[in-house]
Amino acid sequence: MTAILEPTTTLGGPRAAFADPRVRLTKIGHHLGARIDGLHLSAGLDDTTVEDLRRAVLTHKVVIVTGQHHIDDDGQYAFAGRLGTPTKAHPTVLSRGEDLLPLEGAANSWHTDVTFVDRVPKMSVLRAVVQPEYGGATMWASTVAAYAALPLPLRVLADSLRAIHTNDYDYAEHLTVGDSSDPAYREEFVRTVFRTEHPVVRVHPETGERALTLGHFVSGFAGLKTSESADILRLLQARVERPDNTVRWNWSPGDIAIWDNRSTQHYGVADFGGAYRRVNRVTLAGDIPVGVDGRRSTVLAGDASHYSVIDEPQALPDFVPASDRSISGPAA
Ligand SMILES: O=C(O)CCC(=O)C(=O)O
Ligand SMILES: [Fe+2]
Repeated sequence: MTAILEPTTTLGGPRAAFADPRVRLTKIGHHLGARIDGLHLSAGLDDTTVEDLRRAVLTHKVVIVTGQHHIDDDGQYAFAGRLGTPTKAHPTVLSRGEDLLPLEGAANSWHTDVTFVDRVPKMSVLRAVVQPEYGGATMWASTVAAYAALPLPLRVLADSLRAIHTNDYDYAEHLTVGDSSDPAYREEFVRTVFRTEHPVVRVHPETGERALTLGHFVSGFAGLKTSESADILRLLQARVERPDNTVRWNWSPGDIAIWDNRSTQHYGVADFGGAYRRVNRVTLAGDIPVGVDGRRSTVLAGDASHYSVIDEPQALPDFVPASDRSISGPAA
């Protein structure tokens, strides 16, 4: 049985998830995930509902808004613009359109979107366009809960590490289906090589939560040998991927997922045989990550200024974490 969230008590007093009583938010996982019914997404949403939606995304990390049959590509792009400033479709893949990124198949590996640039998108808005008869779910993991569950010695290690992320990562390591296994797509994907050094633990600029920042674009850690990097990445990434730390969504027509790309990783599950599957993505500009020591990410190669502006984060007043596994605090 699922429970519709009762109003929660916050510093600001009792507060339902949405001021609009027609909108219902139902939690679908302890550490992350909520479904939202009764909301009609459009560029014309009133400001209160947009702010309630932003709070829901930051709190639950991924929300699935059901019943959005009226939304097409233009509608998706226009609505997404209410939550932030859209980036270009991708830093390198622009042959499919400048605004939306259509993706065929499934990434089939754990990642955070576009972490190879300095200005990592803050949110992604994903619409299922063609779903296979079976399979093709998407999974998300809380990188906040993963960090908070680390025993202290590993937390201390993670706090001090910086990782190199690149779009020229090892595709062969990942069981991709569709785009990422297509040589032409890969060629376009790496036509400009980006390399960025990010703190492994970033302090979320709007909630203060600390989150592991890893995923399949990581090629290694600054100052470590390749073999040491591989071992430590395996160890920390395994913490993110633990099933109790994830949520899985089987798409229905009209579903739109919105996730906080600063506190999650995700995985498109390629379990649909040779069937066709397509999802369309809009990403929203983010800021430059900051580690627990206050150090920002630094660019090693590539200029992402044509791809995205640098977002000005807006702290969320009276933020209440979705689960008991959250460590927050400003950058030191
Ligand atoms: O295929 C999926 O479900 C996820 C696609 C993905 O990785 C993305 O939209 O960023
Ligand atoms: Fe992705």
